[in-house]
Amino acid sequence: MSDSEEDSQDKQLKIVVVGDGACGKTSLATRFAQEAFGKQYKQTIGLDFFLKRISLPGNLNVTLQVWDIGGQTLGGKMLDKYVYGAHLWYCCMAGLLITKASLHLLAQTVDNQIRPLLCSGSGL
Ligand SMILES: Nc1nc2c(ncn2[C@@H]2O[C@H](COP(=O)(O)OP(=O)(O)O)[C@@H](O)[C@H]2O)c(=O)[nH]1
Ligand SMILES: [Mg+2]
Repeated sequence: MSDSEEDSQDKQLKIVVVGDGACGKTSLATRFAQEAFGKQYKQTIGLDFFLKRISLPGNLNVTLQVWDIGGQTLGGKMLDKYVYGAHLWYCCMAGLLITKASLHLLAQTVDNQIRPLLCSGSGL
């Protein structure tokens, strides 16, 4: 493979979206990756996975992997595995409300893997 081919390969970045159940995580991920929004609620079992490819100036292509973590997973044993290697944590809250319990669990996991953390509230 030539240098120029290698240069144009996508960088992969992993973003994990966490937060309480029904706070808008899947809607956020769907809107971001597929530019779609559904009004009907369907619980995410375990995890959903989205990909979005963006092009940045300087011939830099980035594939964003959005890991949409089901709310019930927050206190579960799989959380550590799902969030492993994340470049960014996105903490979603329903109208800037997050329960104390989920914040505590989130803080415990973040402690082990220091990463940028972005928080926002949905318009519920
Ligand atoms: N009005 C309004 N409803 C929203 C918004 N975001 C999500 N919802 C609705 O809230 C419900 C739960 O959203 P969902 O993304 O599935 O939550 P999740 O469990 O955190 O993944 C769905 O019925 C969505 O249509 C928002 O910003 N405004
Ligand atoms: Mg969901």
